[in-house]
Amino acid sequence: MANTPFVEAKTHYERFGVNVEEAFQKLSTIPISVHCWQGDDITGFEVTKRELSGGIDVTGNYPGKARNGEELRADLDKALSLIPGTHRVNLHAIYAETDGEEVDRDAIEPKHFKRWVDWAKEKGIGLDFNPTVFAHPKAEDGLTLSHPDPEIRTFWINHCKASRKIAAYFGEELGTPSLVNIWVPDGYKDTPSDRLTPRKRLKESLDEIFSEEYDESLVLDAVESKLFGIGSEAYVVGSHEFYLSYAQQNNKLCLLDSGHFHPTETISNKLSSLLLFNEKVALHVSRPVRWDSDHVVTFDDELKEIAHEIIRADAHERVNIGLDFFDASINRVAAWTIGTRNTVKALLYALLEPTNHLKELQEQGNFTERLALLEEFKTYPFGAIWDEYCQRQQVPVKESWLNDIKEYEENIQSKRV
Ligand code: RNT
Ligand code: ZN
Repeated sequence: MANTPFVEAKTHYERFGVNVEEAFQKLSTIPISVHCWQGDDITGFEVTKRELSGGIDVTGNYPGKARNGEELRADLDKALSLIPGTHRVNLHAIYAETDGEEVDRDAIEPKHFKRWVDWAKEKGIGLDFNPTVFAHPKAEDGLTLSHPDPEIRTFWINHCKASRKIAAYFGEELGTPSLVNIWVPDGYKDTPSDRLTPRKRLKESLDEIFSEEYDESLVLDAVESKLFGIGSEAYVVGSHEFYLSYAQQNNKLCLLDSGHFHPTETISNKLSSLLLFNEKVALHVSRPVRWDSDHVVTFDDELKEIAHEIIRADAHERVNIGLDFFDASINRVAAWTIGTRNTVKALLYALLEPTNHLKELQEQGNFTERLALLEEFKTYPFGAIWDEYCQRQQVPVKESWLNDIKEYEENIQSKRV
């Protein structure tokens, strides 16, 4: 009997001592935190609908976006059923469900997320959280935690405190720590005359937010930096150096978003440094196209390099991998499926690298063979291994998941008018 493509492919990797079964096993334990906001273009469920702000933007008007918790959870269910492995879901504060009651951001409570928790319990998944410090009248001038007005600062401080409390509730109920990531848009369009004062205020606001201590079995705090946004081209208060230093000094997680650096600057190259000095690191895996455009993650060189760096450092338990993209020009459930499948795929790709062998070549100064092998491995029969993994995880193989999406769009999404 002829070998299956998988058995045949496996032999190529085994020649270099790669254990494919071990790779499968390890991969199945790595959760990706899937961001809920791809499902509705960061609209959320607040009673008063507000326009997106904070220098981020979603473009496209593909029909059928989720309009409430039931629809968003159904869409996530669909996407997760097409992605191999068990993952997590990442919420934003604007996804509170208040049954028509107007609840401002500083007053949100765990009870407003009970439906999410019930759903997550049923699925056996963890939840992560983000305060929503944008798309709100109190963020209109692009300043929040660093605002000169103490009342505005206090409002956002209270919102962040409320968010950590909700995360603690997630941690408690779901038995897995909830990552709370603080990102604020604060910055200036044009050249500042004082860079220090806003940063000083942001630091003080963060200190106040974190003054309440939570056990790390419940809450993990992260801070996300940025280089620039629309309307904050000249100066962002929470820059990389700011948060890197803050995280270091205060034992918080530094969150690297792949779209938040100079166009040729990569987060893959930063991971090994951060891992040397921090127990944990958090990621927003995204795809910047010429700017921080948050395109759907594709199986590109940087995604593979990020995965390589996590796996080479044996750090899959120390890196919280989250996604952050939003595309409203294609089917949103497909967007989740494509981006998340690619991230899992990249991790598998990295797990199939004969890392020790390549490390040895480098140590020996054998750069010829290092380059030769890195290039040859690119055309190894990876697809057959990926297909086998999908099959074993009981999710569609190759592009067959598109049929599920087409059916879902026809029966469910297209009826949302
Ligand atoms: C913005 C940050 C932030 C947001 C989400 C919606 O530049 O990347 O993470 O994308 O919180
Ligand atoms: Zn981000």
